[in-house]
Amino acid sequence: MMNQDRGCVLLTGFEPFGGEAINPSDEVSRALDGAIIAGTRIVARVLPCVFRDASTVLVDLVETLRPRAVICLGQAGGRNGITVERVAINIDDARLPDNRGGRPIDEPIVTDGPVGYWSTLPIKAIVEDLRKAGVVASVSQTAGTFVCNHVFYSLMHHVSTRPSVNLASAGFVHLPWLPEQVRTRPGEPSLPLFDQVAAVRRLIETALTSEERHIEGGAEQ
Ligand code: PCA
Repeated sequence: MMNQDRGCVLLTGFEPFGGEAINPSDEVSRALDGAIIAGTRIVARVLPCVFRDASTVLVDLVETLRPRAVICLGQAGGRNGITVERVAINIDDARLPDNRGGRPIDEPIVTDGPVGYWSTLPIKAIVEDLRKAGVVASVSQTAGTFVCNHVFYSLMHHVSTRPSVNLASAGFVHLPWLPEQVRTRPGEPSLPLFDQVAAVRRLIETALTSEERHIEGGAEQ
């Protein structure tokens, strides 16, 4: 039998963190597990919200599944709409403890690694297409310095230092809070799960079909 996951899209979410009961990235990725988008099967997995563990799990998944593309999702509470990350930076600097109490401050993720890596997702095409569909979306210039950026940097470092990993595109997308998470935070932005799932489905399709190639942090159409 053919390896049925060959050429899949690996979609990851994170477990809840920071005292939350849920994480939109976990809910959205699980909702899309097994879906076929643009002829490609989605394999969804949840990552621990723990600095080193999260990247170890992700790199293992990339090696095992040999996906065609990797899209990591995370929660960015307080942000409005879907934010597509442009760049991962080589630093851990936690303002709150991860789920094992780890709290690295000013620590490089990879000693002597490059300062940053660009996303290789077609970030401008994704944002444009989401906006056309009426979704609030923007390019974000920072994935922060917590576990999401850590995972994003580790992914891009792995991809660029292992010639055997042949990914068409890889990157990170932050999702806003779900409505139930802002009940105790009046005035904060949120987006219902149904809309988040539809938006991520759409952005995966754009990632798989867009002609845009990401060059040096800009977009070449
Ligand atoms: N968001 C955090 C880590 C896990 C998540 O969903 C972040 O933005 O770093």
